Order: sequence, then structure tokens, then C-alpha cells
Amino acid sequence: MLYKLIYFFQTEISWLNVFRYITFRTILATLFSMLLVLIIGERVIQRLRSMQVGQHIREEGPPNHKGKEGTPTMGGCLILPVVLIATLLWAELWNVYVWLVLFVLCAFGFIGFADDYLKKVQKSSRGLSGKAKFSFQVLCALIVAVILYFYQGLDGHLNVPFFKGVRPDLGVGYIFLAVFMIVGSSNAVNLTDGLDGLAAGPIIIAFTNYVVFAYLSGNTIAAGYLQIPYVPGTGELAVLCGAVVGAGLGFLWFNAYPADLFMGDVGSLPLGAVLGTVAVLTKQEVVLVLVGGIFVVETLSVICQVAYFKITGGKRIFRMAPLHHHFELKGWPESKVTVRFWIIAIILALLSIGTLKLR
Ligand code: 57M
Repeated sequence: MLYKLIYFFQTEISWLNVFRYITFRTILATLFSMLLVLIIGERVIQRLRSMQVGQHIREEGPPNHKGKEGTPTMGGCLILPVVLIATLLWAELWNVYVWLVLFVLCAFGFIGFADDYLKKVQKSSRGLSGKAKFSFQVLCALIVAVILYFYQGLDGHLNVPFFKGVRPDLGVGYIFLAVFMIVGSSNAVNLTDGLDGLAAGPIIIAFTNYVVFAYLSGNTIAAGYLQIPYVPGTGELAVLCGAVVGAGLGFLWFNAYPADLFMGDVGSLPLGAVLGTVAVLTKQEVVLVLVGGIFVVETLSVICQVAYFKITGGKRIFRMAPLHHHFELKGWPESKVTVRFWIIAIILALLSIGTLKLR
């Protein structure tokens, strides 16, 4: 919006021409959202404290988590509006993909907000039921997938990194894949959000990856050169991903160990869902398993733990799931677990960038 206004004057002031470029606007959106979160963050934390929106720590958790009792949560209420404003200011608003992703951000944000609000503000012990949460998530993802497939004509082929020739056509089945990716990614990020900075770091890294993927898949020359699917219009998603990176960096400032603020479901559910949606839109679906490898492994650790627990009638593979709790209970300090997971996330990000060449 703002960029269009500024660009309007480029006939008189020629250097304003620079606002035309996605790269420039992505940098602006990143810096803008980071600074905004940093500027208003402290006030939001104080407000959450005065409203007593604090985290309750479960009894059965690792002992070192007891000291986190009452830490302000629902930090997503800070992240989401900032991403929204930055995108509205710096992205091209005639772009349908931008609106679809903003819909996912708001819809999943609303689900997370409702759950957090019931638990942390109304102090209800239950929050939204698991069934209701999951049904809303599937419904929202289905709306997006159907619009994409039937109205936007999104290609139903699946792109497999490393195997240029392998592009199975899923047809209408692509809708189910898209729903699975959006809902799965949302819940995977939510499960990972269990240590200070543990979800924020890999989120920043994954979205930085998708800044690159979105830019390249929306650029006909780059996409042609790298032999990746060209999806006209997805370049603008780089601006949105940049806004998430910036807001994530600002949030991490407060969420770094020892955290002053947790993001809550209102943060983790929408950020994960947006990651899944961007992966679908840019036709970089399979590579999300690598980009979001930390989220995938954390989720698998829970699935294996629960399955093994049921099959064996009470035995465990890990000391506790998700995986980060296992390392904590082994005696690793919390910040060591977090930083090591970040290192792995960075390596996975570099590998996934490598898939652009190895096709
Ligand atoms: C939410 N939420 C954190 C915070 C954050 C099926 C089962 C594995 C589900 C899983 C679960 O509920 N996961 C989803 C994880 C919680 O954080 C809040 O939740 C938001 C995200 N949704 O933003 O508001 C706690 O995480 C810690 N935290 C930090 N720093 C942060 O920046 O330290 C969060 C953010 C916070 C804080 O302690 O209270 C959570 O873990 O609850 N359940 C579990 O993860 C539980 N695991 C379990 O039951 N495992 C069993 C099963 C699988 C058989 C086992 O292995 O035996 C553990 N959760 C907790 N305690 N809190 C168990 C121990």
C-alpha cells in the first residue's frame, strides 16, 4: 500500500524507482517489523503482566521449568499484527497469494488466540478441545487448498528435490496434500515451542529460506535457470516472509533465554500454518521436510513415543517427548539444547538451498 504511494512519485524523483523491486521491499518489511516489535515489545509484555496472562507450568515437566511459572505468554498478539501491517505496507496488494497467506495467518491466529484466551485469560483449565482446534484448522486449510486448486489453477504436480524428472501428478489429491502440509506444519511448530527460543530460531531460519524460494519461483529467468517451477506472483511472498523473519527476530530478543515472553498458541499455530502454505504456493513442498527438519523430528519423536508407549503398555523410547525434553532430562542445559537445535536448523537450511542446484 505504502510502497504504491511512494512509487507514484517516481516520475519526479527517479530513485524512488527502487521501491518497485521485491528485494528492496523485502528488506524494508524485515527491518520495519523487527524494529516495530522491538519498540512496542516491552509495553506489550507489561500489559500482559498487568492482565496476568502468565504461563502455567505443568507438574510433570522437567524440574527446571518450574521457575518459568507466570512468564507472560500470547506473544503472538505482538507478532501477528506486526506481520500484517508490514505486509500491507510493503507488499503488492493486488496479489491473491498474499491475501491467501494473510487469511491463513489470521484464521490460525484466531484459533490459537481462542485457545490461549480461554486458558490464560478466562483461566479455564481446558481451553478449546483438541477436536475443535483440529476441525477449525482443517476447515481453514481446506478453504485455501480448494481456492488454489480450482480457482487459481495451482499445478497438482509434486516437486521432488534431487530428482528433476520425478514430478508425480496428484490431481485432486494435491488438495489433501496441501491441507496436510498446512495443518501438519502448524502443529509441528506448536510442539517444538517448548524451550526459550527453540521455535523462534528455526522459524526465522525457515522463513529466510522461503524468502529465497519465493523470490526465485516468482522470477521467470531465475526459475528457468534453476529448473524450478515458475509460479507467477509468488515473488511477493518474499516480502511477507521477510516480515515474519523481522518480527521473529524482534520476538527472539524477548524470548531468548531466560525468556520474558512466550509466543503462545496464538503465535506458534499461525506461524507454522503460514510456513506450510508458503511451501505449497511456491511449489517447494517436499523440501519443507528439510527446511523445517527440526519441526519434523520433534513431531516424529512424539508420534514414536506415544505409539511405543501404547504398544508396550508404558515403556518409553525417550526420557520425555518432544525430543527437546529428552535432552533436558539427560542434563543438557536449556540454552545448549536450543542453540544446538538452531545449528542443525541452519545446516538443514543450507542443504535445502543446495537442492536448488542439485536437481
Ligand atoms: C505445547 N507447550 C509447552 C507456551 C508456548 C502429545 C504431547 C506430546 C503434547 C505436548 C504439547 O502439549 N505440546 C504443545 C507445548 C509450553 O509452552 C506454552 O505453549 C505454547 C506453545 N503452544 O508458547 O505458551 C511450555 O513450554 C515451555 N516453553 C519455554 N519457552 C518458550 O519459549 O520454556 C515454551 C515456550 C511452557 C514452558 O515450560 O509451559 C509445553 O511443553 O507444554 N506435550 C508435551 O510437550 C508434554 N510431553 C508429554 O506429555 N510427553 C509424554 C507423552 C508424549 C507420552 C512422554 O514423553 O511421556 C510435556 N509438556 C510439559 N511438561 N509442559 C510434558 C512435560
